[in-house]
Amino acid sequence: MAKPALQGRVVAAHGRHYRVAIDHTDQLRQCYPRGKKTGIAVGDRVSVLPEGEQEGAITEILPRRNLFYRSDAQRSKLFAANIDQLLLVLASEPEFSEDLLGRALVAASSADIPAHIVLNKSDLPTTAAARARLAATEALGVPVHTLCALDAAQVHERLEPLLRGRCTLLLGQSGMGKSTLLNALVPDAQAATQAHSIALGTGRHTTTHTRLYALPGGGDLIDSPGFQAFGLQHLGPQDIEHGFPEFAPAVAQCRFYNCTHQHEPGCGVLAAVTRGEISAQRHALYLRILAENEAARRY
Ligand SMILES: Nc1nc2c(ncn2[C@@H]2O[C@H](COP(=O)(O)OP(=O)(O)O)[C@@H](O)[C@H]2O)c(=O)[nH]1
Ligand SMILES: [Mg+2]
Ligand SMILES: [Zn+2]
Repeated sequence: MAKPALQGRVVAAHGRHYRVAIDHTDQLRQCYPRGKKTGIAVGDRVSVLPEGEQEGAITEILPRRNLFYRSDAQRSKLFAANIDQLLLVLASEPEFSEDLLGRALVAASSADIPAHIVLNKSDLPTTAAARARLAATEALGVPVHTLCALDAAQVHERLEPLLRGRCTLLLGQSGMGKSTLLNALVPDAQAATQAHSIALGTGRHTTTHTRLYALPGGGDLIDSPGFQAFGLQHLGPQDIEHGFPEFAPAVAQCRFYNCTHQHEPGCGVLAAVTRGEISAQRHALYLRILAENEAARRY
């Protein structure tokens, strides 16, 4: 007789290998998607058909609350599912990319996921300038937490209230201090990451997989690999516009109801950019995302 299916939560993903924490047990099973099933993300709740004592086949993804992902021209990259918030890690050195930051915020807004920013490396004198570059983003209501990840006590003090009891996705370009921050928050993270990387034969210091860690104070932190691109091919023109909430009052002034705010006469958004009420950089990002998506649809 076939064993009954189990349910659990995906806590690590590496290629087509997934680790699933089985509900109501302390079992972690190494699982593979059954057949060609794809689109499984860390944080997903899944049904698993057990195989032996330690493995299993994922047969079903249970309905999810949300999914945070990017989609480049060739493929989608799933970051995590069922998350409460996004924590974007930035620093003044190396210089963070405003383009990538803006894209991540558009993806979060279209999936209805609240975002927070950590401006790390506050000990560096270049931090004030970085903070100034964040002014337009902060004005959108995205909270900025400035801190030094090398100071574990400070990290706890600044972030514990935000992280406690919630499932948070950590996201950032490499070099921003994501691993340092993770190690300050999850004391055994470094050991766990290294053991896992050695077992897989991958590099010791680079995150190549996505992984969920339980926070000692309650809540979960999901660490993901750094990224150099952030495509938004899955979004339509309306989603993209909604990713720029500061456009909304100006959109109401557009002469045409179907204005795309690119070159139309009587466009309220273009007028607001000219008056300096909407950041020209943010509008330029909007145009880039729109153009990319239009180009992709032509093929
Ligand atoms: N000065 C300073 N350096 C930091 C801070 N946090 C991390 N770093 C350094 O920045 C570099 C990249 O950090 P890491 O955590 O590996 O970044 P990741 O690539 O985002 O995981 C390392 O040399 C860290 O020691 C900080 O708050 N201040
Ligand atoms: Mg790292
Ligand atoms: Zn317009």
